[in-house]
Amino acid sequence: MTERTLILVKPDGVERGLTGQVLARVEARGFRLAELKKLDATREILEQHYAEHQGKPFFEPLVEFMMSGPVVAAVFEGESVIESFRAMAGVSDPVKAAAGTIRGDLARDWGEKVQKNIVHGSDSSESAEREIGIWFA
Ligand code: IDP
Repeated sequence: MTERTLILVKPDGVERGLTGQVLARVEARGFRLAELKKLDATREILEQHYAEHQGKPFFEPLVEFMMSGPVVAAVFEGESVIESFRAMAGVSDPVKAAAGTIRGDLARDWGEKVQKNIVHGSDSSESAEREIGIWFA
């Protein structure tokens, strides 16, 4: 099924110069880049984006981390791109992410309060449409 997903390269990924590698992996998989921009995320954007995590202990550190430097936001399109990108990213915790995944190969996050795990990818088509509306309003 052709669908769209929102991908973010988080501040750790941008700062470490991994944006190109992330985008290249997704393009090499055959997905089409539809939108791309670099920006400083505002608290307002992040509170909407991470609304489901409000009230959790990692919420405030997560928002602070996401405002610590610029992020790159992209929309990719293609068949099953949502599930494919989640598989490419690996599980949230970089320590547990499998080798071969973006997080398993590239993330460095040794026992920090927030998981600095390089990327975000939408987890369903409903989330994708909601998130694309937030980042590409
Ligand atoms: P996802 O990014 O793999 O979809 P979510 O559960 O949506 O994971 O969490 C959003 C982000 O919040 C994660 O990518 C990670 O940066 C951070 N996070 C999630 N759970 C924890 C936690 O238990 N401790 C610290 N940070 C967390």
